[in-house]
Amino acid sequence: EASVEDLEEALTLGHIRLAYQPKVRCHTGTIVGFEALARWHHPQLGFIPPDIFIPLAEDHGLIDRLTLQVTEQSLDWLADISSNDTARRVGQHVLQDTLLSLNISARSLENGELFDTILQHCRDRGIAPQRIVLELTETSAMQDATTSLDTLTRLRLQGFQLSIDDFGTGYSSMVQLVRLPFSELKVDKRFVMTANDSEESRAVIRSVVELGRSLGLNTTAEGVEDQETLDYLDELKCDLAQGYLISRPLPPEKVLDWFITHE
Ligand code: G
Ligand code: G
Ligand code: NA
Ligand code: MN
Repeated sequence: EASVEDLEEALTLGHIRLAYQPKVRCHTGTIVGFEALARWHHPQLGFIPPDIFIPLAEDHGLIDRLTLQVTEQSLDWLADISSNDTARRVGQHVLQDTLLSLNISARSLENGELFDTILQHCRDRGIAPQRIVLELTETSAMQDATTSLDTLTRLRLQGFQLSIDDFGTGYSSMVQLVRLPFSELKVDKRFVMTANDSEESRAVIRSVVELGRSLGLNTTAEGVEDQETLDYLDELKCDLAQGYLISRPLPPEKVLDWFITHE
C-alpha cells in the first residue's frame, strides 16, 4: 500500500512520469493529439495505478502539485516533439500542430491561480493554449455547474480547449451541456469496449455522437480495441478514436517510433 508520505516523496524526487496515448481521426487514422497519463513506479512497491494515487493526492491536498508536475513535464515533451529538430527526424511537420490532453481533477478547478501558472508555462514554451485540451470527467464538470462556469469560461477565453471525459456515465442535463463551454465529448470506454456485443452500448455511443454533432462538439471514442469497433464508429461519423487498437499509452521515448510506423 502506498501512503501519502510515499506520494510526497515521489513528487519531491520526480518519480511521477508520463505515458502518452495517441488520438487519431476515425476516418483517416491521422494523428490529432496525445493524452498524458500519469505513471508511478515506486522503487519498492512497484507500479501503482493512477486509480490509487490520484484519489490519494486529491484527499491529501497534493493534487495541484501533481497537476503542475504533469503539466510541466508534458509541455516540455510537447515543445520537444514540436521542434524543427524533431520534424527533420520524422520527415514532416504534423507534430507541430498536435494537441495535448491533460486530465484535470475537479478539485483543481477551484484553484484559479493554478491555471494562470499553466498558461504561463505554455507561453514560456511558445505553445498556444489552443493546443491544450483540459479533460474533466462528466461528474466533476457538472458537479457545481455555477462555480465551474466562471472558471471554465475563463479557461476557454484564454484559449484552452475543454473536454468532458467518461461521458455517458454521469447525469448532465442538456441545459448544462449547452451552457458550459466545452469543445469535446469523450464517450466512456466501458461503452466502446463492449460495442460489439451490446446493443445497449451501441445505442449509447450513437446518442453521444449525435448529441456531439448537434452541439457542434468533437466526439472522441476511447477504449477502441478492435477494427470492427473502429469501423462502426467511422460509420457513425464519430470524429476521433483512442484505444489499444491504435496504441497503448507510450513512454515518451517510444512515441516517435510509433508515429513513424503509424504514418
Ligand atoms: O492511465 P489509466 O488509464 O490507468 O488512468 C486511470 C485513471 O487515472 C483515468 O481516470 C485517468 O483519467 C486518471 N489519470 C491519469 N493521469 C492523470 C493525471 O495526470 N491527473 C488526473 N487528475 N487524473 C489522471
Ligand atoms: O478516465 P480516462 O479516460 O482518463 O482513462 C483513460 C484510461 O483508459 C487510461 O488508464 C488508459 O490506460 C485506459 N485505456 C486507454 N485505451 C484503452 C483501451 O483500449 N482499453 C482499455 N481497457 N483501457 C484503455
Ligand atoms: Na482522460
Ligand atoms: Mn475517460
